[in-house]
Amino acid sequence: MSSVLPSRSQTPHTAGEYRPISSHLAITPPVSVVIPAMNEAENLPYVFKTLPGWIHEVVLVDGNSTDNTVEVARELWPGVKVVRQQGRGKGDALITGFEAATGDIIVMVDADGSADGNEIVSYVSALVSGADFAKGSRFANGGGTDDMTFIRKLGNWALCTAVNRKFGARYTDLCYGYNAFWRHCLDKIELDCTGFEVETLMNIRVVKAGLRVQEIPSHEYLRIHGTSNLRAVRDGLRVLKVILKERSNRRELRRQERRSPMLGTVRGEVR
Ligand SMILES: Nc1nc2c(ncn2[C@@H]2O[C@H](COP(=O)(O)OP(=O)(O)OP(=O)(O)O)[C@@H](O)[C@H]2O)c(=O)[nH]1
Ligand SMILES: [Mg+2]
Repeated sequence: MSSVLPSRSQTPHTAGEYRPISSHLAITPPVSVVIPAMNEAENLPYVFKTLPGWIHEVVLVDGNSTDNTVEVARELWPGVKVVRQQGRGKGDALITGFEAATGDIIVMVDADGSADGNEIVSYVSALVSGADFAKGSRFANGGGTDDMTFIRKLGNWALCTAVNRKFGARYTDLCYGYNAFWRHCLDKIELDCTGFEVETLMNIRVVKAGLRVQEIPSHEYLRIHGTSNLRAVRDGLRVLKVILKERSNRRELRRQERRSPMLGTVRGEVR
């Protein structure tokens, strides 16, 4: 396990300094990678191995793991910032990690080995080219998944279609954990959920806030070790609940705007 070490320097970068992230692009904003992890010690070597050397920091949010997730993370990435979550669930973990992250750009990466860190460059390129939110998609041209069953694909498609219809989005994927965004987005989406519905909530709120979203084709690999924490029916229902709640909030806002037209101007981002 400990033999798989990251192949780059992990030296801190000075703010404002241009750093090459590919053969044709250099950037200045610091990039934080936030990794929610619950009993992922066996998978972490594969995750850390693919993270690029130019990232500013890795924030690992430990979900009270009973294996040696934290020790393995510290061994693989000596500067890793480990945060222990107080609550439960992936949403709670991500919110905790976003608060701890100091970069201008935040990238969300799962710890089960399903995400390839080499794709981070595509997300960051989209953000520095003008997007506010770079949203991974397994179903955009060039993306893929080795991990989803037919039933999960169907559920994801149905929920994604509902979000597109109800919120005027044009997403090809909905419940996917590989995304990146500028820190300022957090002020506009004010996350308040605990579970796997967090990605859906983010995807809906960025559209409601009028932020510029760009989909990034992404390939989801099979979880390498261990079993999924997701339960398709329970978590699918939580996602549906979020969609319905966000929809009724939007109606309420529109009603308020009609009653008090100035509200729409002040809250310019509400569509
Ligand atoms: N800190 C923390 N991490 C969590 C929690 N639940 C899930 N995670 C992490 O979130 C990531 C995604 O969880 P998975 O169980 O792989 O779920 P999934 O990727 O949606 O589902 P699969 O496609 O079946 O793998 C993994 O890195 C988990 O370790 C939690 O309660 N706390
Ligand atoms: Mg997974």
